[in-house]
Amino acid sequence: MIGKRWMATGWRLAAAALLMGALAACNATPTPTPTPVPMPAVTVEISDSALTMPADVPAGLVAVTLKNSGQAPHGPIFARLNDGVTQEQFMETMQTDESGTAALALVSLLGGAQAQPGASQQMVFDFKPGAYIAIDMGEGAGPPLMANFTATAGSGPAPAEPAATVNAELIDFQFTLPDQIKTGAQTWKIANKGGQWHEMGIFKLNEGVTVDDVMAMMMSGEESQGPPPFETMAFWAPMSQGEHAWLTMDLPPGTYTVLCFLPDFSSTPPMSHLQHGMVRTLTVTE
Ligand SMILES: [Cu+2]
Repeated sequence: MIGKRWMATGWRLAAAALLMGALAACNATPTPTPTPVPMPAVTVEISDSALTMPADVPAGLVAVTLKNSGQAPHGPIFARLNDGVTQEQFMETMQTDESGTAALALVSLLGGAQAQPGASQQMVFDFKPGAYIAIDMGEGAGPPLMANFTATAGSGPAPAEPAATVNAELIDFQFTLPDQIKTGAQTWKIANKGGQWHEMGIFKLNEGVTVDDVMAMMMSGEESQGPPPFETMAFWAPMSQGEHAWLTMDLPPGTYTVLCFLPDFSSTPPMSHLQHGMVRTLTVTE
């Protein structure tokens, strides 16, 4: 009897000890529930006559919404001034140097997407601390629309990178992209892993038009008649080497061609990246 009782008591003690141990373990190391750090958000408002945005933005990952209230498409390019370069110096250089190469030497380009009239566009930039300029060259002959801003590092925890469903790498001279993606909102991570600047035009081909047709048309250098056999669905502005950003877009199903038209200044006369073969076919499925 004694033996049995002892065993019973022992079992209960053991169970209690296990339970206490489990509770203690729970108290000592509560299951970590990481609170997601909200990403700072900035709105860039653009019309046909003005570009407005906050003068101060946090450094690091920032969600940027471009809102176009104008009648024309707008796509400001975001640029970080090199250390020691002032906004005045950059503007003066831009006005005095027709080719634009002297102004380009003063900045790193982060790219930027276009927003259609009345539409918005969602992007995420990873701003290094520094002085920036957002500049929209516009379609017409008017002066460029621009805003200056400064990115300042904070002390708080950093938000997580956006979850990208499409990885687009820009290299010299090609796009690393999936062959096929699905329609619906997709977040693209765009990274320039090359040694030169690159841009990314995304064009949806009209029914019956092939990528070869478009290439032949672009390479001919002739002024084409009538509307183009494709529709510009997105355009990521020039991005310097080492930069990255995210762009969310919803492409309808179809066959697309992805192109970079930028000049390669290391060749004389400068060849376009397109001539170097910087072209890719992308299929968007249902
Ligand atoms: Cu390129």
